[in-house]
Amino acid sequence: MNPLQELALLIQKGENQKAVNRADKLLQDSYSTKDIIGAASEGLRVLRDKCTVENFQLLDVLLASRAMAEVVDECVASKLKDTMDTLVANNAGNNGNNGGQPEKTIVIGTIEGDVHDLGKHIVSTLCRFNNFRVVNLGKDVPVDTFVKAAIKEKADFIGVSSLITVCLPAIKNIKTILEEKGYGHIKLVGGGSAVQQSCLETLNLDYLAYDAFDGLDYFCNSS
Ligand code: B12
Repeated sequence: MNPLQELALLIQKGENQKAVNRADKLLQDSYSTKDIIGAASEGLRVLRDKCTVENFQLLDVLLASRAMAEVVDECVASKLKDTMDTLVANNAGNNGNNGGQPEKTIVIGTIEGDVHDLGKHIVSTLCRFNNFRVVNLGKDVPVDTFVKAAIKEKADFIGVSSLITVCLPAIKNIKTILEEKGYGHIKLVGGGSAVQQSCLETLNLDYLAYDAFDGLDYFCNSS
């Protein structure tokens, strides 16, 4: 078993402290944040059969979720922060630019009816440490709340997450309402395993992200 598979197994078993220590060590051994997030996601992927409507082993899934969240908050975020601090320091010294002030705003949340928020939390963390201002609306967020928050916060993007198939239909209303109100320029980006099973046109999205890094690339490169 390679070191990333070992990390995935620790997360799957909900061994939070061991998972954090292992992830720290891997980052020191020059594994990337992408490797760590990939391994953590793999750890949860295998819990699929413990999280069905018929067979719901809540404790196992929650312990694994906690281990993943701690790895993201304690290891990945701190690594990303170090990288960003270095960049900001270099930029400030080199050309006296804005010292790393966020340039674009993302309003992000999980769609109404869905309480899965680990993936969205990863996206928020990645974006925050890549110089975006992130307004996190949380989970189970109604369409109107997305729209109002995006307008109030002068957002450039809305990120919407969904892992539950029956919650998908609401997503397409976000862009429709934005357009009706004259805010069609705000880009709508979807992610999460249910969204990935649908398509851009059905959900009325500007972009459908394959994973958090794909979403980040879009946020960074979209004008
Ligand atoms: C953990 C988990 C839970 C936890 C969630 C804890 C939490 N705080 O999030 C708990 C225990 C609460 C839970 C509850 C339920 N769950 Co559940 N859960 C899972 C599980 C095992 C892992 C999901 C996860 O977090 N994966 C890891 C993250 C990192 O992956 P991710 O969300 O896909 O995110 C990545 C990308 O998709 C992307 N991304 C995600 N969002 C976004 C957004 C943007 C903008 C971008 C750019 C990218 C992006 O970034 C991430 C990193 O790359 C999945 C099974 C699976 N393998 O997916 C089932 C699963 C999602 N659950 C499922 C079900 C059925 C339920 C319940 C209905 C069970 C029940 N009997 O009540 C309830 C739902 C209650 C509700 N109303 O929401 C089903 C959904 C089936 C479906 N397609 O509709 C799944 C697929 C399991 C299965 N049997 O198939 N669950």
